[in-house]
Amino acid sequence: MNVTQKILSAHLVSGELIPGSEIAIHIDQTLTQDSTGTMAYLQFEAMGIPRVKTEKSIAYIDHNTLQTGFENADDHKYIATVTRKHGVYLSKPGNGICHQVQLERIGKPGKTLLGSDSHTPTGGALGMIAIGAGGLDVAVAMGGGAYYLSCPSVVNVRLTGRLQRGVAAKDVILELLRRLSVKGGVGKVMEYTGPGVKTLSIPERATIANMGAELGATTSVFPSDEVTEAFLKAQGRAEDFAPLAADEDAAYEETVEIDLSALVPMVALPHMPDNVKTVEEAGPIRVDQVCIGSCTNSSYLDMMRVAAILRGKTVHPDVSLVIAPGSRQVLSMLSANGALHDMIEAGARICETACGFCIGMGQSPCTNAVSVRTNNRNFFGRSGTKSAGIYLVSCETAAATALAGVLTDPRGVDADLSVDMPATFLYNDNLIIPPATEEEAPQVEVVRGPNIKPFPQADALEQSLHGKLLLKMEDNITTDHIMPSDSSLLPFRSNIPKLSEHCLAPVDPTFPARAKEAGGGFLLAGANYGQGSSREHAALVPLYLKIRGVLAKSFARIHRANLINNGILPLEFVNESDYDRFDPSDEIALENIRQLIAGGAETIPVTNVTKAFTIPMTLALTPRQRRMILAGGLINMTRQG
Ligand code: MIC
Ligand code: SF4
Repeated sequence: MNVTQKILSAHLVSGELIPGSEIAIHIDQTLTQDSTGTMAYLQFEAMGIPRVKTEKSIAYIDHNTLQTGFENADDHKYIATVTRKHGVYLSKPGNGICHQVQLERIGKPGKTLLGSDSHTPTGGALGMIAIGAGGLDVAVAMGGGAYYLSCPSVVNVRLTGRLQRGVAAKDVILELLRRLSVKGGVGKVMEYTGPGVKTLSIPERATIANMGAELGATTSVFPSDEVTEAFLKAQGRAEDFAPLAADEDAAYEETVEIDLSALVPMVALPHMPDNVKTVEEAGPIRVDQVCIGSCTNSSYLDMMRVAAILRGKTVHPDVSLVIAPGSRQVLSMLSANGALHDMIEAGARICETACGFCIGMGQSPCTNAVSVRTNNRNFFGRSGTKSAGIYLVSCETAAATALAGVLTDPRGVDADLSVDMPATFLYNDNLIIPPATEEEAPQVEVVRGPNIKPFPQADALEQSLHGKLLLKMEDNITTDHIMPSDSSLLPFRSNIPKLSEHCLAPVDPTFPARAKEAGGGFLLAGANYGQGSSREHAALVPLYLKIRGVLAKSFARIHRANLINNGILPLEFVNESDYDRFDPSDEIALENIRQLIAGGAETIPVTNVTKAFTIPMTLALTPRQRRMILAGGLINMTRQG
């Protein structure tokens, strides 16, 4: 067996490990963060389960930390009290970005982790099966329910050689994105093997596993070896280590070979993470801003290399350099060893250990800016400045660029880039608050501020569905298009009516008003619809706007599951060319849809009433998903028992 099969089979609750078939797995650990967590805990409360049943569940506060009004703080208070009551640990704001802290303090080889954040696969660096999902799926897992997914096929990413000086783990995953695209990993686990694995530290493996999300992969996983053991020991967690490797004769559905020695610094150009070139090919583009941090690149190792490049130098006069270390542990170590001093003296603006710029919570660049960043997504508008272009690079490239003022290949920098992994990290868990005991829990009062509004719930599916096609969209529409998130909108993650005013506005600002006026309808999209974030809001808000179904060439994994969980139909074209036969405002009819789904039909006739034709569309639902759609979503189905 390969590592993926070993972990999945040890957690299998139902189904067989046949790629494409539905399996259910037991979940050992869960994580939430604050921008998806409020909704996940409201849903957990709606399920009426008094205490979580996982080995460890933890709630992080790391996304909405600007607190420009009472809204974020209200959400924090709610999360702090609801978690205390129901048996969930709380990582306070300031403790760091969920994936970085999970890696340092919580993750364990061989375990399963489900997180309400698409970059949960970062945990794959420790040899876990760590999967991102919608908040509702995470709420179910907290309650002890299994997690249902389509059994992935496993890709063997065989690494040989060793990274050259100035070439980073980020360049490995950018190279994979260049080769495979943002759709290349859909339905797959990227499993890393080969002699090159041992040359990569845990933070480097984490960078690669983290950005496997941009391939659309279900998750990414590394073996658990002596490097894993040394890392856990240095975190004071030697007892959490368990070795895990693929069998000699393990089989894989596909193999991709990467020679680490042959890689060079890479950059993803605006506005897609797979729009990759070498830094040399991209050329010396003039830069306005450089941002270093995020769950992809904010480890101790990353930050020490940045400090080494900046030491004794000054940031270019036309560049604003922002650095956000990924966790309190990292920041604390940088401050203790003087590296923080080097950054500050070079002119860096040090930000809180949080998601910050990565999700547009501050640091929006100027009009038409070129912003070079170390995070994982450069989707249109995500920085908060629509006219800006975001370029994704490694920490080394970012630091070299900040000094030069133009995009710069870091292999030429005059600095010692060799960083030893510490024998002991400065760990301290005093910002991780344990929940109340079972005896104390009934006395804990859950505090709900005025920003916390009830979430919408679907009705049981009607006999037939009719409505207008409200919007026609291209390929690769992201969740940042469907439900944008920046500093003005993130405070409203627990306020669906307010968010609905901005749904799909980056595609068409008139959409929310038109959807309301029409009393709902349908959406039309190209391939890979809903890629990106796990935010359930990208389904809850369309549900609130009475969207009945999405007609698309294909869907991204998490978003498709979120639509079904909320009773919205994900329909796929049998013949992709049929997409061209639909225009905005066409009347759509799905006659006898309830009966068809109940009867197990996988092909649904979809009628374009305006143009008077009917085409077949695929509705590939498992029996469980069919029940869910008929009931009007997962919560209704759970209530029906
Ligand atoms: C993101 O990187 O897009 C986010 C913000 O972390 C999201 C979660 C969210 O939308 O709250 C994700 O990746 O799932
Ligand atoms: Fe936070 Fe950005 Fe990572 Fe999402 S991708 S968890 S916003 S740092």
